[in-house]
Amino acid sequence: MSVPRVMGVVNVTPDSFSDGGRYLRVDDAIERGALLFEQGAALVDVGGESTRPGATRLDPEEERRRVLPVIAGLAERRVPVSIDTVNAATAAAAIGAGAALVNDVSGGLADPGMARVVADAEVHFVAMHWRGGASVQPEYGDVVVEVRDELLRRVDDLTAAGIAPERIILDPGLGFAKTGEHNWQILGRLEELTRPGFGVLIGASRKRFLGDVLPDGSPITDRDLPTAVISALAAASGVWAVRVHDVPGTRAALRVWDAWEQGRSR
Ligand code: PMM
Repeated sequence: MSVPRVMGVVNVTPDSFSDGGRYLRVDDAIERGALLFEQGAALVDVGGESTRPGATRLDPEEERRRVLPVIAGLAERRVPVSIDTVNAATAAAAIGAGAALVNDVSGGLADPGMARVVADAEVHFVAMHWRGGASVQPEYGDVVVEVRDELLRRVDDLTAAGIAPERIILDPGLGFAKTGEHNWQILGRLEELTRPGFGVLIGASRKRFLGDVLPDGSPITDRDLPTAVISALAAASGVWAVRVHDVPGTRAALRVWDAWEQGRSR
């Protein structure tokens, strides 16, 4: 099994729950992205719209105003970029500015034009699972089976729209209308998601459910160590990438996992 890629996060938003407001200035966001790349991120994920519960939808023009200069600045520095958006026009403009991957938390459902844009540009596409939008807490029987089956149905639609299957990466959408219990079940049974053969991306970084393993009132940065542990355990389940805020922590954890694996095969 190979070491997963690390996707570093740069949110150019005033209100993302863990780094909102920190990288609103274009230069700060570019510096942050360049640092994450130096620290070992294979991709820097740039987002302009917060997806936290209760966040109001952003005007796509404002979204593009936030992200495009950052993407262009990172592309100029040869930093591989992904665009975190559910809007087809933003995805198209981001690809034009140099983005190599589209990361869509709606899995292509929010904008009927998304699949076409991605298919035409021949870029990679992360299809994340998010049932019902932020305000609904759906009922699940077996969350792992249902998330997997719903993602595989997205694959059918996306490939029918012309996206090559090898460019599709699936993401169970930890914390997106899912309880802590749902998230832990998904993580504990990740092999069921990697088994169909698509790349899998995991975004656990700094999410609220990590508070389950920390003392009450712990600051958000205390979630970086649990995040790194999850990165190593996800590596053992064969994921394609992990999306994190703290790149050095996850890189260290992945090096430990890699050395451990080498030890097994000698
Ligand atoms: N989580 C967030 C935003 N974008 N994209 C993918 N593919 N997977 C995720 O889990 C995910 C995402 C929310 O976290 P943030 O506000 O810290 O970026």
